[in-house]
Amino acid sequence: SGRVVAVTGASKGIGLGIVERLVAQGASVVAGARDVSNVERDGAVFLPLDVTSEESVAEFAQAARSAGVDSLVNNAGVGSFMPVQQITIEEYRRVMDTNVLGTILMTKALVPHFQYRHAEGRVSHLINITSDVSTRTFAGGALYTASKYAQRAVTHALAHEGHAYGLRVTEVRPGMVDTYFNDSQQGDPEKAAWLKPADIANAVAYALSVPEHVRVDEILLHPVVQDVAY
Ligand code: NJP
Repeated sequence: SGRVVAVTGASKGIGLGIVERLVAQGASVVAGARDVSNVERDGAVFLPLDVTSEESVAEFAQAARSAGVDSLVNNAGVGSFMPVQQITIEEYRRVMDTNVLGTILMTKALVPHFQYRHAEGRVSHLINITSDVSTRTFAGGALYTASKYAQRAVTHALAHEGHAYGLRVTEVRPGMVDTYFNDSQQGDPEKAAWLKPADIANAVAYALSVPEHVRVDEILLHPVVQDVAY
């Protein structure tokens, strides 16, 4: 495809899986993470990006615009699990700044470009990787799920705002995925039956692939071994 997609949090885990899937189908990818020193893929350019910094976001967005970006995948995110009495202000800020403010800053930086594209008769796409816990919580999940409920709210507000300029907005909600999430190791035998980054990448590729008059609002996916019901 001739698509040009910007992906945040793209150096490993789900983000890198999305990059690999998109370049395999012929897209160009502008990929960002704080540390991109050890990652390279044909069809993708990896650039330093800290989604919590407006300055860093502005530089990344400029590169994405120059490449002719038509879609943004807000994937950068961090996990953090503890009972409420252990939440520090520093940890609150780290999680909320990355997962919520990061989504807002990155989107904000590309909305004028998406509006311009609409005026030119072209469709743009926003995909936010939230979580299966963007609508449910559990003991130890206050901070992380607060950030994901909030990121979902931002996603829904953007679906309304984007209506004026034809923006297609999709929330992709993974359950347990085998990545480096929350300081874990990808490939850990305990996570053998969990979702793989490629499974989430398939969902993203699907949302991007539908005909222009279709909007995929939400994709929720779990590994069979995860015991949840909605
Ligand atoms: O995590 P991981 P996942 N600015 O740790 C980058 C959600 N999710 O792939 O910046 C820019 O393997 C980081 O690179 P670096 C989750 O909430 C996951 O699992 O160099 N980038 C790396 O590339 C998140 O939204 C599970 O540290 C930043 C990437 O983000 C998304 O999936 C379940 C950054 C993280 O890779 C991807 O997480 C679920 C910043 N400030 C939702 N901070 C799951 N894994 O089970 C970090 O429900 N990154």
